[in-house]
Amino acid sequence: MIYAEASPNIALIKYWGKKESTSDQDRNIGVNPSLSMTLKKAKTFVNVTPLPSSHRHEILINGQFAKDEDQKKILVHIKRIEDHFKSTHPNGAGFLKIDSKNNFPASAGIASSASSFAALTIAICSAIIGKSETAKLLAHHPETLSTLARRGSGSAARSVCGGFMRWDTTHAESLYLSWPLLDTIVMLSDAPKNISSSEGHRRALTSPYFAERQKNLPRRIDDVLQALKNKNLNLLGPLIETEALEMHHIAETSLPRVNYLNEDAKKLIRAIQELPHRNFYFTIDAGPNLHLISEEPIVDSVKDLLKNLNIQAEIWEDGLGTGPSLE
Ligand code: 2P0
Repeated sequence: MIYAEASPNIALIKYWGKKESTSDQDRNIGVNPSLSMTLKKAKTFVNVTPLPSSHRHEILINGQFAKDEDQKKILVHIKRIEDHFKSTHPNGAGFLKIDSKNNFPASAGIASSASSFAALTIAICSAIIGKSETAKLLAHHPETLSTLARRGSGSAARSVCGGFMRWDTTHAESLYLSWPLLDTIVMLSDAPKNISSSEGHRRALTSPYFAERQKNLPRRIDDVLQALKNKNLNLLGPLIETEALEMHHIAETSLPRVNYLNEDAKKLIRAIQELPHRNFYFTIDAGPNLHLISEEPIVDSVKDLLKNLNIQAEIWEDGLGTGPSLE
């Protein structure tokens, strides 16, 4: 029996647009580097049990048999991890019962594919090479797990460690910075997104502003790194807000256009930007929900703000996490 858990991450510099790939090895590589913080309370839990050879793989997601599309992605992922280790572990994983559960709402606007593929990668590796070898990889060579997780879903590359991560080309690496930032997530909608992230990535390259974004990014990445190193929220905040708005501008000017923000999100963004005193700053993923980054708890002032704007929303309080675990 193998148990692995991993948390989603929220990108401060976004992965939006992939390099063209020619094989499974170079799948899901961002056009630009991205930076993220791994969360703490939101988690995917994966239990893996070996099945007798007369069985097939059995895959459950949140207590239900996985939909065909999800099942296919996970079967491909098992195969790619088996292929990676086949010279040393030719027997592969055998047949597995995989039971994956999230403790956070699907509507939270946090990429469940990141925590799912990070936790799955760790659990499947354990089924192939053993728990102690996988624990050694996690502790000393997370880049191997990051590379494999990335091939399942790009953002999962950044969920194999805790803290802040930088993902450039094949795998993500820890920035070895500790700054216990909080992420207060304002869930404005529980409607599933109408355009998947993968499709959004494909369309991003058609935006007339995509090339300009790439020119802006090196300077912005340096500035975000500097703000993280100096633990300077007033420097970090405007940078991550510009970054999130730029990603959404790219989505909205893609062909065909992709709209992830709704009216409540736009109203809330405007109200936050007009606050006379800022002790939190927003970032937004591929959905309408806002992640409010702060050093101190802000939930009471966020509730007041939502009430004044007459916006209904659920709030999920999270913060910087320490990364996956394996038992
Ligand atoms: C990110 N997002 O950096 C960006 C910002 C959403 C907005 O990575 O196709 O689910 O599986 O590699 O990782 C969401 O895209 O896409 C994402 P695939 P993924 O977090």
